[in-house]
Amino acid sequence: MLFGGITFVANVRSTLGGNKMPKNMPNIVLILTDDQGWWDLGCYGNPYIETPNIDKIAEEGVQFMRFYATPVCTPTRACIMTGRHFQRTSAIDTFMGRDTMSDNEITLAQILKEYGYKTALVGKWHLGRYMRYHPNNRGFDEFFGFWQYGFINRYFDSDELFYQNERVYTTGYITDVLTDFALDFVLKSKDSPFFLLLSYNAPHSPYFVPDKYLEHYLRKGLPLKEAQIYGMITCIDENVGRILRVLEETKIDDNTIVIFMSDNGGVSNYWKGGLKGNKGTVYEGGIRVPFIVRWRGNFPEGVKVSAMAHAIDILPTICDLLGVSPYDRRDIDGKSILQILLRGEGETPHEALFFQWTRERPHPDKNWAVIWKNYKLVNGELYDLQSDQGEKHNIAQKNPEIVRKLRQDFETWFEEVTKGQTYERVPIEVGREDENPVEIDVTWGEAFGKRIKIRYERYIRDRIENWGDVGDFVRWKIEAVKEGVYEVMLAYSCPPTDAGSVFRISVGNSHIDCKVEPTPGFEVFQERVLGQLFIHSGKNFLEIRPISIKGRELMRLHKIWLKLLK
Ligand SMILES: [Ca+2]
Repeated sequence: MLFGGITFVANVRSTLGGNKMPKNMPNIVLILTDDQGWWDLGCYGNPYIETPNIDKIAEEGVQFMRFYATPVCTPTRACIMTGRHFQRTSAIDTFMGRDTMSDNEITLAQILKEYGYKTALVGKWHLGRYMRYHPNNRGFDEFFGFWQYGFINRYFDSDELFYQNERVYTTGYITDVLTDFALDFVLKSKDSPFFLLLSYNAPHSPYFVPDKYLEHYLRKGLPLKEAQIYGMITCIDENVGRILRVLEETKIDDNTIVIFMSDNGGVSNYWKGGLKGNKGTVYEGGIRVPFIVRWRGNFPEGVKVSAMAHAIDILPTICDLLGVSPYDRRDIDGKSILQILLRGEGETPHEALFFQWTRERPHPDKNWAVIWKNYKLVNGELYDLQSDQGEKHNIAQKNPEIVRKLRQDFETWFEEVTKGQTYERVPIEVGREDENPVEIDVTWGEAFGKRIKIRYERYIRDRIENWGDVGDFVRWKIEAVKEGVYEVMLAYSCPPTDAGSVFRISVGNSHIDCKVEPTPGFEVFQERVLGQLFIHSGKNFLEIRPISIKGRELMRLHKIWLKLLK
């Protein structure tokens, strides 16, 4: 086992062999925001937003003007964590189980922990909702935030946050709460190298923001949505200021690399710096993100860099800085940009950069782009980014040779990064001691039938509906880590007019037949223990099939829990 919880630097040498002791071990604070556009910062030219603290990081550091990510949350986070194109990592979409990063991946946190760093993730994870993929099992000593889903619904006085695997109840606004924890971690870790990934969920929707920030921007005449988003970002900025002050007061700011970035393109539209497109697209507005790095005394100050770089470059750059190589264990797609950081200038290390993202699975003909030299081929349109970064003047017709070459390069790349990938969901582990009972996420199911539909609806109203045909069934892939008797509980709804149907829930040969009891209506989910199933260890299917349907629908199924009985 390469990652057997090695915490002493002295052990690293023998594990990794040779002269691989880190040459530098600065602290790393990576501040990652959610859905903040390239244009949503003062230092990127926005004349309306107020972000003095983040602007100060740019004044004291290196600001990348052409830094790229993927169009959405999960894939970019996989790029940051692995240094690899997300298409290789299984983390291809943002929900319904496709936001699970393969546990074969070696994360940046694992690498840093291996070299003696204390590691913490504060805020959003979004790379796997089950314990096997919990941040604590992916290289982070400490975790405080939310990990089961891509976002939370309560930004004030939340009941949706966890410390490690324990739910906690917090008071106050989410951005302040996350910063409080991050500062505690910095203070207690300041004497050893630490890696803090502070992953704010703001300014992602829902756009909840304390009144004072909202009112400030409404008074300035901004439309409501932008006033909310800008308010959320100014709140982040004040919290970034708190972090910078603590680094200074504890006298570790010269030994701490501060990185500020966002995970994908923006959703605000009031001022876009001339870029086209938003989050979700592969136009510049969907993939270009702010990226600012400060390391006082080591990296130049107040420098703007035009060389293109990508989220996959973060891991190899940090490894380069430490003087360690990630390449002997993994194919890393990213390239080190350390020389650009040290000199404040230089050419991009990439021959070309490729982009593709679609819901459910990668698709070579949808939402794709390649950037090569000054050209960008995007969805078949060709632009000269040097003279036309707004992607306004399609020059594809005049340059058929370039179009052909770039499309061919893209196809070669796409084939390579998706090779051997089935993009099937992983089985849900049941019977784990640290996750018992386990919730079987209904959106991870496969539905078979004509009308039956699995609906993802912000987790709080997820359901399987239109279950009106007796031949329609649903199944989930599970893997029992322990053989035994499991108690089965459902959360479902069924109005009295539809009640009385019968269904069978089974795993292998073990089954329970149940009559659907009424709930007040389709809108109200109620929990009910169904009985017990014997589950053999190993992979299997949990399946629900109707036996008879009395009304319009069997039921609306919201959640299932399997609990191993001791
Ligand atoms: Ca995002």
